Amino acid sequence: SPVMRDDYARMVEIANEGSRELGFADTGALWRSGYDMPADDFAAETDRLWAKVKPFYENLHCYVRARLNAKYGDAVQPDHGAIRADLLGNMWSQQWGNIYDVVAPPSGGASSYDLTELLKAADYDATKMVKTGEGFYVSLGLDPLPQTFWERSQITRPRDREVVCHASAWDLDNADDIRIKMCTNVNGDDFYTVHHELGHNYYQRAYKNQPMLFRNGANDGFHEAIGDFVGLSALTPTYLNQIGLLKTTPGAEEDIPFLLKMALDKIAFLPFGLMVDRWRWDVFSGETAPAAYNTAWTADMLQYQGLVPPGPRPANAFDPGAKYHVPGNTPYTRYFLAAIYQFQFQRAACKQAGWTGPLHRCSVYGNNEVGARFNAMLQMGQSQPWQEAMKAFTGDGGNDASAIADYFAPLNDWLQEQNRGHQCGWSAA
Ligand code: X8Z
Ligand code: ZN
Repeated sequence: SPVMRDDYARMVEIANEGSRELGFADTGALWRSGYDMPADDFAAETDRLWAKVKPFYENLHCYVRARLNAKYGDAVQPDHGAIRADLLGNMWSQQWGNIYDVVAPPSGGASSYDLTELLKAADYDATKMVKTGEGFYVSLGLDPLPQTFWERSQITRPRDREVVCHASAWDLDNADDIRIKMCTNVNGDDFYTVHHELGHNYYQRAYKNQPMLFRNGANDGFHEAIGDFVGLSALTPTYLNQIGLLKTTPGAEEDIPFLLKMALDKIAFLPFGLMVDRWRWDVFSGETAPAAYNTAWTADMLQYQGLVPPGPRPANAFDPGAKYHVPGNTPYTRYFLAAIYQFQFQRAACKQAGWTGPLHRCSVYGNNEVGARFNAMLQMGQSQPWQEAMKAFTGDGGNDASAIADYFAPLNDWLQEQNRGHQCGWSAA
């Protein structure tokens, strides 16, 4: 989106002016200030978390690269160095689940089901997807959505006008007028996104009785993690079987295919979730000038994700402009945090439910005790430092990357096995 660059540079100036009037060095400093800790500590905290999960990402990167090399050959994708960003099945290379079929375990054991196909076979439409999402929250003991939600939400793409289709959730009156705005398609990705968006709405409604200033998420990562946590249960084969979508209950042979599919979305996302704001922090601070916007973006992609564009970028390229949150000026580190938090929530919830099996097979569907404790955290809103909200539901004192590590542990072992004899990693130079 080359035409956007100068407008974006101007927006950065205006946003910085406002941030300075509020006493911050720049907009990046303002954004880093929302975490109940000194802003410098927050940047270091995200570094610390990234260092913990980076070995997992490198193992996934290494495995996917080898499979892409096997499929496309050395001329397209070498078996060393960075991965070509256009081979990963997503316009921003932020989640790679769409190439599951390309990288599925080589020795048989391919996943026995595809959620998109199950939804289509069961004749789901957009409304049924949202009803199903609501059903999960209701199963936890939370109230059904109000009638106005169904009357006023945009659930499908209108046929008579252009709209922004990027999914969002809204709270119109700080009370009960909650809505989503999506162009829902019947596929596995949107099935998940429905649960994500409803998480925002359920959070909003739960904290509506707080004083005005506290009607918000404990931090913005919490807001993003609520629905993702619910989605972790809603994607399990056990749950899909309970609601009649999946006719079989897969056994242990399904663990690696399932975890690989999840990792292509959740683990692959981690460096992307970090790099968007690493790029913007430098833009807002002036470290990256407008003329260097695109080269800095490409350099951050290489450093954090180990990805390269398929060829040289044109001199006037402005690739970050294609990511909704960049022109929209929505902070992005929230999604990195949510990718960590949702597994902390899941580990705690499954423990509350008395689950002793592998974490990735756990579903808390229908568990009222978990629902009550979950809702208690939601109702706190922003009335306490986020660390207190975290403690209330999970007992954890802060950000803890060990939960995502627990969830993916069997896959990480498997990836290391697959990668044996390969030189993993890439050079960011
Ligand atoms: O923007 C979103 C949500 C709306 S809050 C659909 N997400 C990020 C993205 O699409 O880039 C969810 C995952 C990350
Ligand atoms: Zn969201």
